[in-house]
Amino acid sequence: MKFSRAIVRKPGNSYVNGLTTSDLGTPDFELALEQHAAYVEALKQTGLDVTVLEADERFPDSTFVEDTAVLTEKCAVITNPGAESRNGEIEDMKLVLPRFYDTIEYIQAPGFLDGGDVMQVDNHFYVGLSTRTNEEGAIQFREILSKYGYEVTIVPLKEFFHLKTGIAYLGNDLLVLAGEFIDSELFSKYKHLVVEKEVEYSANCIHINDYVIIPKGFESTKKQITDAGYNVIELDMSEFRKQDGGLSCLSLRF
Ligand code: CIR
Repeated sequence: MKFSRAIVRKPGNSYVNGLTTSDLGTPDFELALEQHAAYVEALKQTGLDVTVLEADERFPDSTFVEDTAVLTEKCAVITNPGAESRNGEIEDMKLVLPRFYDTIEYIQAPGFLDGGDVMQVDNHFYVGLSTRTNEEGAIQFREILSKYGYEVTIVPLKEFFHLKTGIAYLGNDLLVLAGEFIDSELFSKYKHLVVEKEVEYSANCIHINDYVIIPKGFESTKKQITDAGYNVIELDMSEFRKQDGGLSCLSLRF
């Protein structure tokens, strides 16, 4: 799949008060801003035209823009984020996405869905059931996307926070997988690039055009992806990891 654009949102001062389950400490806001700027540069390096939205202090987690929408070649789906403190983030997306899409669909209560629970593999979408995405949300998503000719498979999660916390698609039928997904029947038809438990944070990587962006400091993953023939860009993600964020969470790519 060829990507041409991305949408990101700068973290605000309130970022340090966002949701997290990690025990890595409070993020350094200035460093988060620097890491975010490097992320934007990396997206540009892959060939994307990047729309940078200004920080929204009302929503500490709003830099994790991926959770607010799923952007496909045929339509945009505005989600209904499962965390109460984040749900209002979609209001601004309702204003932004019509700049890029004529066809916009919505997940509606009692359905909840976070974009981090959705992975696209060519014409097939996988949607995880997590603490943020419920069955009703996943079924609505399947109904919407089937209208556009896409296939949707629902994946109950056991341990991962979001689906894409532990899995990424690199194109050419190749998946990066960690933990509970390694032996899952659902993904057995694809080629596997397995990342071990100690480095599973690097399973959340992003394939854009000729590049794969991975978090910095994961040498075994870097080697595997380089050996598979990809150009690798590494980014320091320390201040986003502290708030349970990975590389995919910071952008909508389309
Ligand atoms: C949250 O708990 O919602 C944020 N602190 C992290 C969201 C990460 N997003 C993602 O995995 N797609």
